[in-house]
Amino acid sequence: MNSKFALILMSLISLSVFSSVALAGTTLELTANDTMQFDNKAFEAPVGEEITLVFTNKGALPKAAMGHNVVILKPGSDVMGFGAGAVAAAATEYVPQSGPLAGQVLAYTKLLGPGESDTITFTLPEAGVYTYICSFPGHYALMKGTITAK
Ligand SMILES: [Cu+2]
Repeated sequence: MNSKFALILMSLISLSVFSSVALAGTTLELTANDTMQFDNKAFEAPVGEEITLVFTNKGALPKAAMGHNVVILKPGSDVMGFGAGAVAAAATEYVPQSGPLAGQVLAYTKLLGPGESDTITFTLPEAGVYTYICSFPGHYALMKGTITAK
């Protein structure tokens, strides 16, 4: 093997390693604001792979008045029922930790005040439509979207 060929081979190997690292995983970026809006309401993501969600509250109003989170519900969940029931879970940032509502939760972020950000990772175990909402009281009717897993 001549040295030039070896050099090309080495380059190809390092290139393929770099590419596979760069392509590993899916990152979803989502923001919320003071008018109770998510900036994206329809994501697509692969089934069975690690997904990173970077969520940022771009608002300026205090957390107690306009806090936001992202709660990702399993396919088939009662979204409106969850949003209404989550109000009672104030002690756990409006994410129920036990009972039938908790069983519908796939993943969730912290409740964020103005300028805060949270990053979570999760896996969508099966194909389907996963609805996400902000479970802060009164927000779920406006603040919801879907992740379609394929
Ligand atoms: Cu909200």
